[in-house]
Amino acid sequence: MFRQKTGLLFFLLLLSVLPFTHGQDIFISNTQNRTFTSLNGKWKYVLDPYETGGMGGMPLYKNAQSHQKTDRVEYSFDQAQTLWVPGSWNIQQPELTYFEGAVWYRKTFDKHNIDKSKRYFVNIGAANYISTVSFNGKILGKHEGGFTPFSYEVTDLIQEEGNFLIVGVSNARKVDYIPSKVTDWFNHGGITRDVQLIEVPQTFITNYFISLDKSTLTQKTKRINGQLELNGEVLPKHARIIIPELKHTQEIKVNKEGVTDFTVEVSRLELWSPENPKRYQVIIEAGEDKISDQIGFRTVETSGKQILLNGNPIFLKGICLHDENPLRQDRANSMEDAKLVLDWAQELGCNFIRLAHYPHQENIVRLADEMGILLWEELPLYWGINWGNPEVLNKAKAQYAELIKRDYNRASSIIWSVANETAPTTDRTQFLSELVDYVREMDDTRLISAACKKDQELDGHPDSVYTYSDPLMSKLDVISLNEYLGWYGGLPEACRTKSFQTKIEKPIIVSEFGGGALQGFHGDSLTRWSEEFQEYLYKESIAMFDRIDGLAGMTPWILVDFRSPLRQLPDVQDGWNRKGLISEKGEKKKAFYILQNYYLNKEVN
Ligand code: GCB
Repeated sequence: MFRQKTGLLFFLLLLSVLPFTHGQDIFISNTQNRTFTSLNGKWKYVLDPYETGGMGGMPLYKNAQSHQKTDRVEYSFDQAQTLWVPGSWNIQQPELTYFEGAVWYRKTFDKHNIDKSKRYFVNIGAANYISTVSFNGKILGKHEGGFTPFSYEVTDLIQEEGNFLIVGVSNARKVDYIPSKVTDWFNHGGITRDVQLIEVPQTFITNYFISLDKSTLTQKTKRINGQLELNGEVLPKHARIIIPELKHTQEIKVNKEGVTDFTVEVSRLELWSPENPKRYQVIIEAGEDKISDQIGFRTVETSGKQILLNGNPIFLKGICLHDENPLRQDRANSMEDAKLVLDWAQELGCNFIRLAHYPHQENIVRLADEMGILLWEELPLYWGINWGNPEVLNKAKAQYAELIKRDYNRASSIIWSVANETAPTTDRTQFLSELVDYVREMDDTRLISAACKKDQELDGHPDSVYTYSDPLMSKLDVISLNEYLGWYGGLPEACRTKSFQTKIEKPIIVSEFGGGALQGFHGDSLTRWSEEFQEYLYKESIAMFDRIDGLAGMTPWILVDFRSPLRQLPDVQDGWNRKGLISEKGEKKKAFYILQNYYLNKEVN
């Protein structure tokens, strides 16, 4: 949790960093279980390729209208076309397929029966990448980061009729952004997740962080650690924590500062695990506010080269995933989208998914909690990050703070990964070490990892033994390796002679391996792009990785083919990375069954 002893100090530190970088009023978690009006649906839009829409005498957020014949207004939301929210703009209009720049969205709405005793917030689940948010002509702020939620207060601005929310979203790629300029995924632009108008009492519960205390795992009476954050001018003296199924109601004394640590002692607590994804309803009441959540209780830690879930060694039978619905070709944004891919993962025999390479929609994390699938989550600290710029580190911290606040209470989420395939320069190692400390300070209930590179990739030295000595590894709980031998180097049979070595006594996850195949294209096992080549590669790769001492899991690349502008081979890729075990139409390739068979028979080492 936000660690008990240092919680308040850390919270104050956080406040001093966040407004500076990510620009939102107050982070509000569990928005779907609050009172809200959905602002999803059709929004009017105006294109702004040169990103000048917020400037000049008639900026777009003013929603200017022409009233008489002499008026000069050079845009019109009223006459504009619409885009659906949530959704990527790229798939909605042919002219926007590869559009990179700004689009200004406008939603108008009435809000009858405004309750003066309430506060109102606009909450945006995600908008890629920078958003300028305005309400009724007033700029509320700018938010940076394409995959995490943010909210702004509109209590003093909201009217019974004629409200207009205007959001300028830019998906331009820049070197000081996270991700940076080049990625191997599609740059979906726009408001990609739900938009809500949230209604809360004057003083309300912003966030809460609830977890099982590791030190009581083996005891009959277990301790649950919690922290409650309230916002409002007048704080109630007490709050209540209720867990109906355990017949537990507890009054806690609220701190003057609004951030209160508490503990709850319970007996007969059933633990959450993939075999038994037990969740309890937890209700928190504070003054006039009340919020309910479904929370699972588990511990995760390492012991030598093993990962322990609830004290027992576990092998993570995983797969990587992008946050896309391949059938609609859109960013995923609903429970149905989440269910489509989690059902496939379960059919594959997985108990674990790597949500690559950025925070996925909250629905998938909630559904994983319900279905009993463990998760790895990460930020897009990917190729080409400008490690030397302290501003970029601040952005990474801000994005991580938002992700941790959103998903802290989800038992399924067990690993935070801080980076993917980054070369260990001094600047990078300093940046990531500081980020690891930051993440650990916020959340000590999960493991920290990063996908590391082998030494040979750095010095070009070919060898039958791959060695790993990235200095970042000493900061991590779990070492993760991406390795494409047989696809990017050599042929699959090269896997037979390789072995892996690291001096560090920690569990190892193979966080990526794989190769491309066009579903339905057949050849022999040496024909590139054929299902047979991919099948052969999986057989050889799995046999090689299975020999690693300390292998605690794997997440091959990747469950489903995904869109990527880097992949242009005609009639094979056509804009899709073909390393999926399932095609974009939902058809399984041969390699799917190789991995399925391995997982079916795999036991904990
Ligand atoms: C990688 C990256 C992943 C790519 C993949 C590939 O190492 O982490 O984002 O998509 O390789 O297909 O080359």
